Amino acid sequence: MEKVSIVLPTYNEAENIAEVIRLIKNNHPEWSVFVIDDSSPDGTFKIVEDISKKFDNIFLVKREGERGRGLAGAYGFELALKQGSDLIIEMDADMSHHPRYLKDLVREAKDFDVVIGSRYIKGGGEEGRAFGRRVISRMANLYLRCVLGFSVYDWTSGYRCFQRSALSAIVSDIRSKGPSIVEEVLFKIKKKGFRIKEIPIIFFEREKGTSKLNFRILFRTLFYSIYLRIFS
Ligand SMILES: Nc1nc2c(ncn2[C@@H]2O[C@H](COP(=O)(O)OP(=O)(O)OP(=O)(O)O)[C@@H](O)[C@H]2O)c(=O)[nH]1
Ligand SMILES: [Mg+2]
Repeated sequence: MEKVSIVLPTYNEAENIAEVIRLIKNNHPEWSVFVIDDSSPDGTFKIVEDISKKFDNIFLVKREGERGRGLAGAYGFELALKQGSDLIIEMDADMSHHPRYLKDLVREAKDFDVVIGSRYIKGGGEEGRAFGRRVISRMANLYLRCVLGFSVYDWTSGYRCFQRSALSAIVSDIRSKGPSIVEEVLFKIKKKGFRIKEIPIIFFEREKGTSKLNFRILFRTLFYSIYLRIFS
């Protein structure tokens, strides 16, 4: 049996994290969960700490100092690899990435090195998102396809499953501190020639908690993709 691990970066997800873990554990009790929390002021850590007492495969890390989606994600990847995971899944902890798709990601990972839960292929989509936000997301993705490659439809999806071999080939090379880790990891893996597959998911707008995304982060990500393309 292959060892499956899920990495959940969290910052202020007190209203979502218990439900995410419950849905994962209901269907996949044998899978390990790594929660990488950047000392969220809303008490996310304490909630996970209490839940983790009932399981022997929920691992909780409290990062101190500089926070960042990229810093936390890379930390979680390293940890999951160190613990001998064969498949490593990353997903947001805000219920935008519904755990119902986990089994599809893992099934497809039998034949591929990376499986992406994609909003922009047939059968995929977004629900509950304001029109403006959908347009921004689509335009950002079109831009990223132009810069990083047309063979991927959803460059910014953070809902993915990696074979150990693919992730370990690039993990020590991750430079992003923020959300651009999502594009960076995929671009570097793709460049090494690993097999990538997209499967459709419906992305649900978060109902609780607040987004950490803003225009500064968005533009930084868009510029960073050019840097990636030229210097990686
Ligand atoms: N550890 C850690 N996790 C973070 C940080 N920023 C965001 N996250 C987590 O990364 C995931 C995605 O962050 P979101 O704020 O939902 O960003 P997004 O999904 O791109 O934007 P929305 O669609 O607006 O929610 C969530 O699980 C967040 O809690 C951070 O600085 N540190
Ligand atoms: Mg989100």
